[in-house]
Amino acid sequence: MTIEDVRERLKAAKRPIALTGAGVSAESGVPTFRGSEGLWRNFSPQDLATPEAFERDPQLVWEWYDWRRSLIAKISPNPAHYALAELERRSPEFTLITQNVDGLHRAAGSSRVMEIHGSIWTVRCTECGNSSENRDVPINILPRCSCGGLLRPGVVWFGEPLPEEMLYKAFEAASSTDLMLVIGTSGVVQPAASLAVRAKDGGALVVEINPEATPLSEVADVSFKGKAGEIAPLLVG
Ligand code: BJW
Ligand code: ZN
Repeated sequence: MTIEDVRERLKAAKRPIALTGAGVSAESGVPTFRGSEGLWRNFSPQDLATPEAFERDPQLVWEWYDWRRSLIAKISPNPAHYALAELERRSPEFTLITQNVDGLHRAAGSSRVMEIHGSIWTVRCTECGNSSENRDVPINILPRCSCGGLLRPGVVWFGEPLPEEMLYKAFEAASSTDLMLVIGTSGVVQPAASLAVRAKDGGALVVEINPEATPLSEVADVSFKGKAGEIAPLLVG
């Protein structure tokens, strides 16, 4: 199946959806999680994105998030983000499910975005549970809630449940889609990766964009081995 074939299928699709991961923001300059550029001061994200790491050393975890927030605040969406925003304008039923916490899809103009792993621009109180937006760069390390409780990043760490209702809606969208784009994800983190399997099981055409093969390449009907910023605009254009 060629790029032109998929472009035509996408035009005809009734309920297209996309699942994106860190690779969609790579060309904007956001480091991905897996692979050598995922390292920060010799810590791998797998060691820092856990509730245990935060309990052990909240200062270290907040320093990592502060570093990432500073980096993301300076950069802009790339042509892949803009192509997906264009797809939303064109297809009223389009749903964008992202594992990314960077906010770049919204910055590109997408409004129907399910951020299933949360947002790096929100904080949540570890005592009272209150969530709020916080765009301070830099952020005061060890920020406090008005109740006095320690604030944590408003993201989903390993071993934590995803927002229940959003996840339900994401699986519903995956069950009823006729075409799913899977862009820039290693496909190893659950339950996000299962969304592609659900779409495939429901009869959708599954189209992957990734320079590398992933476990989801086996699930996809076609894998375009290239960069999101180069391929996505060709599919939407
Ligand atoms: C390009 C590119 C370019 C490069 N263009 N592409 C079933 C089986 C096994 C394990 C589990 C399971 N179910 C649950 C688990 C455990 C765990 C899990 O999945 N572990 C696996 C790693 C083994 N899952 C969880 O713990 C989840 N919680 C859960 O299931 O809870 C259940 C529960 C229920 C009730 C009560 C309690 C619990 C939570 C997962 C949370 C993941 N969190 C993180 C951090 C978010 C916050 C933050 O950003 O700091 O989310 S981890 C990290 O991985 C982040 C990402 O969203 C996520 C996925 O990574 P992604 O996006 O795929 O990035 P990479 O780096 O892996 O890949 C980038 C890709 O881009 C590569 O393929 C490149 O080739 C490609 N690329 N340049 C296109 N230019
Ligand atoms: Zn509080």
